[in-house]
Amino acid sequence: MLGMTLTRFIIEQQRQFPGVSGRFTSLLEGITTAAKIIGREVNKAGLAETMGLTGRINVHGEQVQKLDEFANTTIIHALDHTGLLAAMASEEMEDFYPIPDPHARGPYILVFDPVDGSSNIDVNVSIGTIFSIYRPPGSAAATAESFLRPGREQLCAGYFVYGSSTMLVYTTGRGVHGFTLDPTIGEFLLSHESIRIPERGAIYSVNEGNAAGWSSGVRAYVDSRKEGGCSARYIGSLVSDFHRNLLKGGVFLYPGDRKSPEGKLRLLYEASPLAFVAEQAGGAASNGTGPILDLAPKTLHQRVPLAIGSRLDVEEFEAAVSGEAPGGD
Ligand code: AHM
Ligand code: MG
Repeated sequence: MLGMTLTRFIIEQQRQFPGVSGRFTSLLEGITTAAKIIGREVNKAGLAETMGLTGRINVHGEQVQKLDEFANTTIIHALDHTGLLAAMASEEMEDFYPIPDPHARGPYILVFDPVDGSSNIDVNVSIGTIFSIYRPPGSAAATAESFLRPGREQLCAGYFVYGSSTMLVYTTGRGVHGFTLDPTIGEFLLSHESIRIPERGAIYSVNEGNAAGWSSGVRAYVDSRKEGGCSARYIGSLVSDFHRNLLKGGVFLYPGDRKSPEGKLRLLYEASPLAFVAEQAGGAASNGTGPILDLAPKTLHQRVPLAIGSRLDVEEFEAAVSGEAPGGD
């Protein structure tokens, strides 16, 4: 029923699928609260304090924006006391973060990209937050290995887009649902029930500035999009590009190139969560040779080439690059 609150939706899902743990509800609510706070800061980003650089360089060698740091801390504080998580890991932390108080620990782990599309913060372009929840096997305290699970083991994944409105899109493996924040009441309301991505899209999204370093397969595929009359759309915020293609149909690419054979995007907290959403909506996500969800990262911040979106588009991309080594001929 369109318009119902996120909380009611989750409760009704729990009733429908008795295996779904009520603890999930609290986790998702914690993440949602953090996203409302981040969204509020995003809306004020033009007003001094929240904009600009911290002066720190992160584990990827990138400049850390004030909002990256704020969002990272906000998510940790929203969830570190719930008794549900063993540990968290994010783009902004070199190592994983075990919940410090042993009495406040639980079985799940959370991975997230606090602000995806950070380079768009200062120019008032849509950005997002990506998250994913796992329950690693065993009951021992979390270790680095707890995070190195194949994407297929995700229990829940999704993202928030801070755009012309703030939206949450998520899946727990039973379809994909979208909620829009009604700022007048501070609640996420169901606005997009059971999202299905068109089998084939008429949009391709890729940073063509990298074309000189692409393999011949990637180049041939992008040429085929143009010859097929597709439109190019590239925001430069993965969440926003993915969200548009999810609703309209299309393919997003961040392939490897000569300089970066593994591309730019991170497997654990960027590619895998969106791959889970894509597959649940009837789409696909591939590293060029197979499904992203079959990959287990070897390190927390591992990068992966990514083609994600409409199923037939992703299959055609795989066919175009088949037999090539990642990153080139
Ligand atoms: P970020 O998580 O540090 O913001 O980096 C990831 C972003 C993605 O949102 C986006 O798809 C990509 O980087 C854009 O990269 P480029 O500027 O190379 O096109
Ligand atoms: Mg990111």
